[in-house]
Amino acid sequence: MHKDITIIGVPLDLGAGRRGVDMGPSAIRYANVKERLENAGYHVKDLGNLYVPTPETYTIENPKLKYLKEVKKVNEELANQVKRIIEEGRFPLVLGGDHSIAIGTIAGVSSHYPNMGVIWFDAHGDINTPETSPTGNIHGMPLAVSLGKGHIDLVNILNFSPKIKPENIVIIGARDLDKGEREFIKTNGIRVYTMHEIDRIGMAKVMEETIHYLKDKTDGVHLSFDLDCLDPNDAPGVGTPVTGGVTYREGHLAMEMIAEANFLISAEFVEVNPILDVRNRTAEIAVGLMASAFGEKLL
Ligand code: 5AB
Ligand code: MN
Ligand code: MN
Ligand code: MN
Repeated sequence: MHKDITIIGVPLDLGAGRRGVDMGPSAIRYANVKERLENAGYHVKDLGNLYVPTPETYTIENPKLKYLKEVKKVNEELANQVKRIIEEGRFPLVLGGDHSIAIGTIAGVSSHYPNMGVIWFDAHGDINTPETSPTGNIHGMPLAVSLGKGHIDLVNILNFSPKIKPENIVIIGARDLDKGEREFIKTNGIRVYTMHEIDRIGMAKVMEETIHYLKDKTDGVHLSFDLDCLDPNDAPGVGTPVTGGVTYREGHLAMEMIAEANFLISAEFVEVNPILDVRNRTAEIAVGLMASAFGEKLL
């Protein structure tokens, strides 16, 4: 793994249905992300936040693709920044913000790693198109967009598409999939470990299989971690809480196994919502998970 990490915050909540995840980057910094990663042996540079417009100053033009123009603009900027960070030989660590920012992160990473893999920890599939989305919120669409399905303005960021291949994706922790998402997943043969598989075979086996599935066929793996994959009892401060999730310990085990696999090329931690949190617990958990994913050891 790279020893030089560049942090970039994206205080975006225009892709989500409710306010609050725009404060995620601040909460994660307040939980000492930089110090924690430095203690794990990394050189860390924090670029600060991208400029993001405030929802109250904009109106929704298209209810099927809310704040499309603004979300596109932020993701274009993010894609260019991520691209540049990788060009500098550094590891991009993106702090969200709502999960629509994965559109930009993945675009930037894919411009260097056309055969990239993605591990997507999430209660949701985030694989809606404007046609299947029940909400019009773009944070429910980033995987579909990265696969080349969705509005042209999002799909064509950095002027190429698709960014990822369906067989290079693993979704872990899903328990709230829309009808259109289930069909998309089946039609495209995307590997999903729902909570059922996690209960049944355990997180260790899920991660062993995931690593085995991605390791040799990809040229590196992007970790996209939506904090709502965790159980709301452990991580209450998320944009879209769903009962019955991954436990704190299972989350850590998954990150530790990812560190051992030594194949990460980029990462993002998204959907921390301080408004719904209890004394910054969810941001602190996010930082602990990052440290584990970067190889922090208990002993
Ligand atoms: B998140 C829902 N499927 O499309 C939709 O938090 C929820 O990034 C999406 O995973 C949740 O609006 C998006 C109902
Ligand atoms: Mn998500
Ligand atoms: Mn989610
Ligand atoms: Mn959410």
